[in-house]
Amino acid sequence: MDMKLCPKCFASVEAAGYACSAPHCSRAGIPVPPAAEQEEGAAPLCPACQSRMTVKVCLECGFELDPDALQRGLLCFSLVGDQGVGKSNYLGVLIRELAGEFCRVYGATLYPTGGDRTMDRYQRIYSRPLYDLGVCVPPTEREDVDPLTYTLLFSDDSAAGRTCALAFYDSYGKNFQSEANMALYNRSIYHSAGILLLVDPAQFPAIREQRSARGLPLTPGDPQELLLRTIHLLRAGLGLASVEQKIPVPLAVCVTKMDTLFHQLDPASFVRDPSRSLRQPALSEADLSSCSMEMESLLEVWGAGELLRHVKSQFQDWCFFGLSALGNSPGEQGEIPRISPHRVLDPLLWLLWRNQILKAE
Ligand SMILES: Nc1nc2c(ncn2[C@@H]2O[C@H](COP(=O)(O)OP(=O)(O)OP(=O)(O)O)[C@@H](O)[C@H]2O)c(=O)[nH]1
Ligand SMILES: [Mg+2]
Ligand SMILES: [Zn+2]
Ligand SMILES: [Zn+2]
Repeated sequence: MDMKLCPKCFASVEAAGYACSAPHCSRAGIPVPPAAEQEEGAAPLCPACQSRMTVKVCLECGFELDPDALQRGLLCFSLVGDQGVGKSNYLGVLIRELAGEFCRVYGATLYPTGGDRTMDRYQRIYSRPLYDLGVCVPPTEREDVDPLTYTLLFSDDSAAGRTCALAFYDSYGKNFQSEANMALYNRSIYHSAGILLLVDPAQFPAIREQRSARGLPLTPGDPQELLLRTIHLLRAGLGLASVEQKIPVPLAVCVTKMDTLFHQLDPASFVRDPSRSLRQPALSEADLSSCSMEMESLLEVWGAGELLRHVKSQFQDWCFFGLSALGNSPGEQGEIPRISPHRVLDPLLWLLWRNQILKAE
């Protein structure tokens, strides 16, 4: 994506503003344009309290800009999926696994950027419920959700990967009910270096039937309709007029909550095994493609063959994943005493590989 765009509102930040960060200042956080006579690199004084404003922000939306990330160019990863498919719980667990398991195996570190905001938000929205209170992340209620931004650092001589700046976009599931709302609140979609389309198995006809026969709750929304809306947005945003031109953004189709279906899978299932891309600091292409093929045949069985064909005909680069963020179903009050993530890193590792950040075996 373009290097000099705000990760929140995607306005150009060629001329970034400044904001005062002095506690209790009446103008704290309000963007101030750089003064015309200002020396290159010198931070201006706050008009209210006269302290030096060192925090760079977007003039349009006030989002704190990380100089390193701007320079490097951000890789944006958008989570797309109807209400209740598991986006927020997935993201909460994904970041934890990325900082922990991934960094351990690949010799990297995950550094939150954007000042305290990423760290505070991750802590408050995701980590506190999941890892302190032992409950699920609650439904997202804000229409515009700020991205979480990080730098994934590898040492200069690392053979495992290349340092990159990442932004993750969770969202309010209801936005996805109309293309107009998606265009307004989910602009990250066509600035993405990769899209994670999250689908709940209970959205597929065959699983819906099984679940409704047993009186279990269903997840609303039709993943195929959402895929088509996403395709329209991407085509419009990227200026791809001809439908023969495939969309160049890699698409990871992720079937969530696979823990609910483990008992139905073949004993020889690859999807049920732990990921082979965390055994060594390189992706296992063979493992990812075995899982993708297994998921493709499951989608056919579950009555989602059409979705599969749309993906293949519209995208240059796609892969199917089956994962579980929590590893088991939460209780009635959302309590989840033990989180056992399963294959949550696979889609991100694949997307990083497609973006030349990681290597395959
Ligand atoms: N069994 C199982 N249930 C899950 C898993 N992840 C999420 N859930 C359930 O799905 C519900 C919805 O998950 P969320 O992460 O809030 O879904 P969302 O896509 O963020 O929904 P919105 O924020 O409303 O758009 C959770 O409250 C859990 O009950 C999982 O890995 N396994
Ligand atoms: Mg959510
Ligand atoms: Zn902005
Ligand atoms: Zn001030």
